[in-house]
Amino acid sequence: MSDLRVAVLGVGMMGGFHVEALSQRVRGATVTVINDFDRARATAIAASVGARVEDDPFAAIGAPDVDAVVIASPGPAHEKQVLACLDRGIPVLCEKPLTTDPDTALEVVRAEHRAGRRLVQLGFMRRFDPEYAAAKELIDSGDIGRVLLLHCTHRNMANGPHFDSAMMITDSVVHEVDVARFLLGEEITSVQVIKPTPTSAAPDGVFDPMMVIFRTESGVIVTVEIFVRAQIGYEVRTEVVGERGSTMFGLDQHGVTKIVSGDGGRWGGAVPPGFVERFATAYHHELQRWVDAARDGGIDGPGAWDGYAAVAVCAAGVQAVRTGEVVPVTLGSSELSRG
Ligand code: ISE
Repeated sequence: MSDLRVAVLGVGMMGGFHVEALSQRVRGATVTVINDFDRARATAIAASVGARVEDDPFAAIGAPDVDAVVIASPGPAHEKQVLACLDRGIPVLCEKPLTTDPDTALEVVRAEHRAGRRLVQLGFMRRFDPEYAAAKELIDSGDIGRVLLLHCTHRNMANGPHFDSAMMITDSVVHEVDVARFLLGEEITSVQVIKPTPTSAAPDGVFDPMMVIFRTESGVIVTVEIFVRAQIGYEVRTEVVGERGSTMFGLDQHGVTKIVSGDGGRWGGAVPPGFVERFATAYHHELQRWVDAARDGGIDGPGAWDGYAAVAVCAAGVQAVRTGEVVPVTLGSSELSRG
């Protein structure tokens, strides 16, 4: 079978990483077309993998040497680019967000439903991380009983002043939204945000850290600590608490070291600096499985409905930051949820 010919739209940090991974580590794919609003960057990255540059993203989506598309462009560009892929009937891997508001995200779900095939995959890479996959299996096995609580800690080393409280929800907490939906297999029904006194590293008016609380359909409570100027590194930890047991992960993926020292010993592991290091394996599995599925004309991972649900919960989250209220989440017609 010939290689999947991929266009990558947007080659900033994430898109550039995908180009390199698809060209060097993932089997069965060739990056043929690169698009970015920064032509010089597009040209340099295209040259490094023998691809060509296309200035118009829609020409890239429609190009005869393109079988599938990776979208890593800025969020506001996603809606039209995903719809163009659906129009052409080709698989697309879209980094979050699916779109920037719930109404347009639901429109994408409807468009895919009309197309009659699952073609849109969302870049929620954590589902492909071995620890999250093992936790999902454990929960589904019933061994820890009915899940009562999910605790998520999400810390970044640092972020610029543009990274405000709303962005902490839409760009960071969005992963915990997907994790909660994935692990628990149910929808989130409300969001509340509690704002402690901010770190002195936060710009004026930015609430960092925040505690975000979700309630799900069956009454599970999910707590999310989001802290994007924690200074130490990239720390993503999760604990699932069930009626008969619990599981905690994300602590020691880089090894725990115990050292005897004069004052009675120390222990600790390395904290990875960023998400590319922490989720390298997840990104690899995500891309490999997407390429394998796209070569058969489909997807293998979170879909348009998952992208829509994440956008809807985050919109409620942004409102919860502003109002301090418990904001309900109401999703559009659930018969669309199976694609
Ligand atoms: C970034 O876009 C990610 O997806 C990371 O996982 C998250 O930790 C970070 O806060 C986001 O900006």
